[in-house]
Amino acid sequence: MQQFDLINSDKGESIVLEGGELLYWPNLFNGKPSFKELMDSISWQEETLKIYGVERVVPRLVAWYGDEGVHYRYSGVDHITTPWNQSLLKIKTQLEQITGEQFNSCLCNLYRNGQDSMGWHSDNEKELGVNPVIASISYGATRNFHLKHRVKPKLRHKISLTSGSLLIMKGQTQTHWVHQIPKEPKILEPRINLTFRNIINH
Ligand SMILES: O=C(O)CCC(=O)C(=O)O
Repeated sequence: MQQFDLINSDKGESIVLEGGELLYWPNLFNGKPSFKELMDSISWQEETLKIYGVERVVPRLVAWYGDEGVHYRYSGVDHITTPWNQSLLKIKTQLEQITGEQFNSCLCNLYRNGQDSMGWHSDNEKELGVNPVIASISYGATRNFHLKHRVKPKLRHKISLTSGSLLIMKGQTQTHWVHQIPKEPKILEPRINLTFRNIINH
């Protein structure tokens, strides 16, 4: 299959940002696997990070899966991957067929409700290489995904990430844009996000 071919055939949308590029399919991974299967098969952890010298509990649960030996350092912490489980491996295989890209790790995020969040950041660690392709799949509650240009903060974009959706960030998106999942206190249901990456130099 041609790279990103489904963009034409399955209600995919290409979003061109100034110095960035997104692809979005609202319901590509619906029902397979179920939310419960993912919830039960992922080994969720509470994480503590030191931010400006202060220890803080991360406002979501996380897990890292990937190929043997892959590790990823961010916010001063070395994250060692757990070997792929069957559910994640199936998703990874499907994702690689759709995108024509290879991924060797996945950050899993569990937002237990709308009080959980992820602050502004970009996935620009050197281990991801230049212009990384980041593939993000969502299950469960719909949450807003905000993007903001680094030097022109009035340039913003918002996507409602629905259950079963696939968002791909590519090109120079991580160089010029930051993104976040803001708190939405009215949301009571959980959401799982799987962010597939290819880590080099491991
Ligand atoms: O939960 C999401 O959709 C965002 C995840 C994210 O930004 C990340 O893993 O870097």
